Amino acid sequence: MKKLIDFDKEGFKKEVITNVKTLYRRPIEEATPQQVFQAVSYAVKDDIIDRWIATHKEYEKKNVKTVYYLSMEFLMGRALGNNLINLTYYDAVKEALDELGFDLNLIEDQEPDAALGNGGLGRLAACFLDSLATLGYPAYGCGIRYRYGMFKQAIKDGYQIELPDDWLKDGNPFEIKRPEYAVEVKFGGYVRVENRDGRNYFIQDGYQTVRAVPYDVPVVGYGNNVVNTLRIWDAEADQEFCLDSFDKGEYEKAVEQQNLAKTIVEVLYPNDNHYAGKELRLRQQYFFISASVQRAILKFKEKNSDIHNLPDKVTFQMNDTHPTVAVAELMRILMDEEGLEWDDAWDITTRTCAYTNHTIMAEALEKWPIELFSRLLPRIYQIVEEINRRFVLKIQSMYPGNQDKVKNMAILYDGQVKMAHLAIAGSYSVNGVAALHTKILEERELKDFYEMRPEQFNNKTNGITQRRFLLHGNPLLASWITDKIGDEWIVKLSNLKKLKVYATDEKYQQEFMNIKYQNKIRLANYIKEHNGVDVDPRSIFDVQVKRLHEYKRQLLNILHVMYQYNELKTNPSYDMYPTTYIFGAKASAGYKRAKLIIKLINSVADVINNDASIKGKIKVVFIENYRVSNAELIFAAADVSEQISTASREASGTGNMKFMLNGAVTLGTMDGANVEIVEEVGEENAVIFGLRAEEVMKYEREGGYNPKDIYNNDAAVRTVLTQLINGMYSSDDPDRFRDLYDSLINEDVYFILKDFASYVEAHRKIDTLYRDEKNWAKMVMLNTACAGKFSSDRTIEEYAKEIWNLKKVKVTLD
Ligand code: NBG
Repeated sequence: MKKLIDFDKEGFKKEVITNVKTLYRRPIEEATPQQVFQAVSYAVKDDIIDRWIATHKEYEKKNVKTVYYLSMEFLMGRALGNNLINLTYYDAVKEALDELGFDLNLIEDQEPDAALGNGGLGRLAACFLDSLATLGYPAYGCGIRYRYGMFKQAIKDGYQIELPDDWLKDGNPFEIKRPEYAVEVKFGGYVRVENRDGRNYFIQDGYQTVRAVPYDVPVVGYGNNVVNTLRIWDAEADQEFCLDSFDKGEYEKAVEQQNLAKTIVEVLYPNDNHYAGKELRLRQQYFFISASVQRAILKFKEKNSDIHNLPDKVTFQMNDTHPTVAVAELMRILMDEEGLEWDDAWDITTRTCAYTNHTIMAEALEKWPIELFSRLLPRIYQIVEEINRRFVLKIQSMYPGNQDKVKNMAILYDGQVKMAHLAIAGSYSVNGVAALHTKILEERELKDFYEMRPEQFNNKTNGITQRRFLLHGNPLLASWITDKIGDEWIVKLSNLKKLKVYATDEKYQQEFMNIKYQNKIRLANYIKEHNGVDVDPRSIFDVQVKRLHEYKRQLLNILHVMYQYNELKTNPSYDMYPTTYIFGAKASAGYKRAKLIIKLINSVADVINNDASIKGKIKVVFIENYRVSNAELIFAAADVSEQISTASREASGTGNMKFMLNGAVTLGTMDGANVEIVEEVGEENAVIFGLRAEEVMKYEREGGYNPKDIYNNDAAVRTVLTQLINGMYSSDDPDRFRDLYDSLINEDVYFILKDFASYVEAHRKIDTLYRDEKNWAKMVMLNTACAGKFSSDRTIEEYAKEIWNLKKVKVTLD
């Protein structure tokens, strides 16, 4: 790798030794791995700080436009390895630590994942931050410093157990507390009107207050001296207020205040694609939005005198509906604090806010009961009411007499505040996250909004950062690629297409497949260590890792495994290539059916892995506690990438891109970004099956299909379903999986039985393809070579040009 940033190895070693001494009063020889991790991280942070300061100096000097990426989730994973990669001296530090007697990989393993997110949505935000910094765009990530992140998953007797993720227990060496930037956030109370000089002012009184205190985490750009900021907010009780209450003997009020602050940031809600209508969740949303927007306005005012210029200097990008109160909070600040009139404030707000939609799943669309919303946020609710009143007038003037339009588009309806509608009304841009998803938004989900203002809508197909998911996660492949085409792919992934010429050359095919084999051994070792299961790296590694959700259809996958096992047992001529089915998935703690599917996977694994008669033809592995850090190992080792959601349901997917980049073949439906993956790599280099989105949506319009027809006509399906209720995988409780059986037979909302035969066929095809070694090698190499489009650098360039209007900044150190 071309070295872009200077590194002083001896100086670094000295600093690590000194850090161990000053932090722990120990000589380095006696330090624990955790202590070495801390010492190394502080040394790295020292180097980051100068660049961080220089970056912000440059931003201030140029008075640049900045994007504030507002998100309840940032699934950052580990920082140390990634920071070293982006500082371009990962290998040099590895060497330095070797000389001190430590293995960098083991030191990296000391770091807990920063798991401040659930799945794709949170990881996308993290990839975006990496790309923004690497491309030199001024940006802040704004989020919440959850005390407990995504729970740790343990598997006990095949069941998921949730354990608290105490990720801050050893401290976070990279963060910096910034009490000087604390702001106040108000909840509850009432609004009174005060007339001053003929103008009405709205004043919130009798409220509870929380102090929002930011922690800044550096986001290092690749080799360019740029360091952006992820600002995550902690909540503290307002000290002055507490003392005041205490003096008046209001001890309880003071303690209440403390508790309110503590609970707000206590825990991340572990729901993926599912909305939890909890009051605390709305508190979390307003808390971090109010703090982030207040701070952004204060910062703007340091350099700019006219608030009307806000849209030229700031965009608030709302990551899904969770941060949507930003629209009303900005209105509040502009009117109540900056003294603007409604029209002026609305004009500024709607040129400053932009909204990304990440799902069409009905259960994920946030709707708050008006009663709760108005009680918790009385002033914000007033503003939302007025936004709604004016918006409804606009609908009525465009579509006179059309009550359906009002019903479908109003922000307040049926006693609820519809956050997506607020986001759309208050934004200048609405985007989907893959071409198919955006099309479905325009033509179906948000049709009325699209018809009203088509120019507001646009697509930004998701992407992933190759720095983490190839350069860091798959060092063997990364250096092979660099060897072939140079290292510019690290910042320009489209260069990978130069690899195409190697895909038909036997020598290079062997090199490529050997790397895959090494990565499979690495994963096999991990599985042995963590699951105690032996898997054969020569078998096909067929992998499905993602959140457990019915629409993602892990159930289809495991039913197919059950089917194959039946074939092996009953059909002596059944010939299959040995396959290891690897699963990794967390289920939301309250999602019963999802948890039952985890139990089923583990139960099937138990039976099959222990049946010597099938000679190891099938192995099933459930990797415990799937998260960013082990994902990096998993993607690198996969042969087959299972992307089998019911067509139309997966907005984009990003795991699909990580597999492709690392040379795996997609076995998938025409859903989300799979469609674009197939477009890039060619249909012959992927295996596609199942209903298409239009077909699924047609069935849905017509009231579904009848799964019993399939049950009656397909003996293989019948056998597998019967095994769900005959105790084959639950001898101690034959009824354990009855709920899954019933859901399939009676409704099959996700078209699992409908797609089953086609899925079986697709697996047969994989089996045949894999046996043709040369062709398979060519296929996987073309997958890597054609993955260029799926860099988050490309996605961010599109956002920056088409939505944010940002300018790149160069940073030099003096
Ligand atoms: C998820 C979608 C994924 C998509 C990510 C990132 C939510 C609400 N949506 O398909 O399900 O890849 O967002 O855009 O979590």
